[in-house]
Amino acid sequence: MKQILLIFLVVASVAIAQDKDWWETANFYQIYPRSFKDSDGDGVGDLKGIISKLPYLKELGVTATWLSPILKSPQVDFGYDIQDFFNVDEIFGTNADLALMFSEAEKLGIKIIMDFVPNHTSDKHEWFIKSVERDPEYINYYVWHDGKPNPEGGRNLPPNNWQAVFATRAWTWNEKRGQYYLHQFAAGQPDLNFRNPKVVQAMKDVLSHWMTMGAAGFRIDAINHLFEVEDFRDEPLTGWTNDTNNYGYTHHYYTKDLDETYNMISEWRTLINKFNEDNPGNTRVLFTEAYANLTFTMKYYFDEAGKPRAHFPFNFLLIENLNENSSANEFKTKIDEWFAALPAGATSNWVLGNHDKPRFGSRYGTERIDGMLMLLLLLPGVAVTYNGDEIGMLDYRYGISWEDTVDPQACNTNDPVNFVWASRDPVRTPFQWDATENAGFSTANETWLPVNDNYRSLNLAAQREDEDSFFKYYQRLSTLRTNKVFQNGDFKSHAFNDKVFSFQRTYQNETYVVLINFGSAPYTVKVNDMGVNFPEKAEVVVGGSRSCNKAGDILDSNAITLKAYNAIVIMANSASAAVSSLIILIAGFLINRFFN
Ligand SMILES: *[C@@H]1O[C@H](CO)[C@@H](O)[C@H](O)[C@H]1NC(C)=O
Ligand SMILES: *[C@@H]1O[C@H](CO)[C@@H](O)[C@H](O)[C@H]1NC(C)=O
Ligand SMILES: *[C@@H]1O[C@H](CO)[C@@H](O)[C@H](O)[C@H]1NC(C)=O
Ligand SMILES: *[C@@H]1O[C@H](CO)[C@@H](O)[C@H](O)[C@H]1NC(C)=O
Ligand SMILES: *[C@@H]1O[C@H](CO)[C@@H](O)[C@H](O)[C@H]1NC(C)=O
Ligand SMILES: CC(=O)N[C@H]1CO[C@H](CO)[C@@H](O)[C@@H]1O
Repeated sequence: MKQILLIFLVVASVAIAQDKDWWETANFYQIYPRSFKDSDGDGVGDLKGIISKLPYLKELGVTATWLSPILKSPQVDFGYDIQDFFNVDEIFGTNADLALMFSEAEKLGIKIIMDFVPNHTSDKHEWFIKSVERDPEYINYYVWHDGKPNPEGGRNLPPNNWQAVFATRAWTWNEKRGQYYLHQFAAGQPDLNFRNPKVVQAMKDVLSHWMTMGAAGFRIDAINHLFEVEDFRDEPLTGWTNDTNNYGYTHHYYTKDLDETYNMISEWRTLINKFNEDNPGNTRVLFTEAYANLTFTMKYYFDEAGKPRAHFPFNFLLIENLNENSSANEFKTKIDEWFAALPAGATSNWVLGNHDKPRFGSRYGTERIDGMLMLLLLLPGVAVTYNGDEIGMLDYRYGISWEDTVDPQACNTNDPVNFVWASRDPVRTPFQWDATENAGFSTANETWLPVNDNYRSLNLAAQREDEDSFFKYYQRLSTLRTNKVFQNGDFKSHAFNDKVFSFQRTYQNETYVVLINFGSAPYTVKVNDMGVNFPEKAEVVVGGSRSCNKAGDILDSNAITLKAYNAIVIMANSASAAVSSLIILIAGFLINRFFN
């Protein structure tokens, strides 16, 4: 009996130990500030606009937000080309607005993560200007090279065969300095030289500054391009194309995913941990963005000695590896692979979309939005929602003309017909708040990108009035994810047939089952076929936005029919739950009696 009590105590203490830090179960929301809410009528979103909408985030059950770049920038790449790491761009407002945002968000219990873009600066940055002038302090802030002698005479040739991601050579000649500089993206975005300790320190100062101002952490952009090999050797050719400007012309073994990059993350983590120790309060966190394979992605969690690097690297599985045609088995295999690769003690995360990728509603089809949101919000770990995805906003793919196109990735194609699929503008159109002019985003005559013309029917205001809307459905799911079963529970997946994917989350005596039909054919499942021990009566906890099943419906777990694209969450019916809780209660009582 004493042993039973001991086990009881151990179980109880494990339960307490499993209380997680805020970020481990956070519901993150990515705001693209240009398109969220315009407060001053210039057609571009701004910080005051975001502040006015913070209560909306609270309503959604969002606990933290990450903002795409808001720092001073010539906006050649919409803020991913930073000119001043310490000041907000006037398009978005002032440093005072940002301070106000931090304090208003804190009142609502919402944390704010900033985007940190270390891969390069703008060529307008004073560091670059001084580096061009060979100012001794800044002379090696960037990656400079004389180039190779030109056998035909004249100006030297670029040092090697590297390409930039934006389909040019990676080297641009600077007339004034008389050297080439390296840029892995646009020519206006020179790469910082992270082999220079002064640069390393300068960027650490940026992190410390914004944490002091109130940032809850950073999302680090394009991190895998941070370092290149020191000897600048040629990359091996792929043989896919003879176009020396094409990013596919060479492999990128010497310009991507280098070990030095991971070590820099370790240094930043050390800095953040130190800051957390010196400034108790909410843990400040670090996320990394890198489109890399599973092996490289997992290296962002811990170093070889088990020391933490990023709190998590974004998991792009639902963007890159699964799609509208994936079978239930593919969902199972990919998701299981992710968990198998996840290091012990690491926190998982799920991302459906962002400002660089087509919206998930367009990729997977509107009919699968319910199922995908269930994956996002109910799989173990962190969830990251891209603004607008919670109301099912769609790409404005064919609505933006060549004349209205502003994304450099599209403009660089110089192709007024085929730019359409290269463009990220369709994903970045203004948030659809209501059915008024400009979808309630702005009072301007013209917005920086056109508003999707589906806004008169697809908008938040309309969804507030509709119990079956995506908005209401998202709210139900985000509430459910705060349940301890979804915060701490085990996970097990199952494919019932080609299209019906399911998983269970179990914690202590409670089991929830998520059933998703990704196909158009109805299918009837017997819940216990997925290896759970479910009672006969199953209670619907959340039904999809278009589901005929409503919360509280009691179903026969031996035969649950999922209609086309139906998605539901069920739990053991409370009548049987009551019996099991009574048993636990009596057991606890007996143990107590026996020992007192
Ligand atoms: C590249 O050029 C070579 C020689 O002209 C040719 O044989 C080869 O087919 C070309 N490769 C591609 C991918 O175009
Ligand atoms: C990722 O790429 C590296 C280098 O190409 C390779 O060694 C590794 O096996 C790959 N991992 C996976 C999971 O494909
Ligand atoms: C899915 O299948 C359809 C029909 O074969 C095809 O048109 C579509 O391109 C596929 N989608 C993806 C993402 O592969
Ligand atoms: C908006 O359009 C109206 C009517 O065409 C015009 O009078 C006004 O000056 C315009 N406002 C701005 C800010 O361009
Ligand atoms: C699980 O146990 C808790 C606490 O004893 C109880 O409140 C709850 O109803 C039980 N749930 C189920 C599904 O048995
Ligand atoms: C994609 C990436 O690697 N990160 C950023 C680095 O810079 C480019 C160019 O500004 C951005 O587009 C990327 O998002």
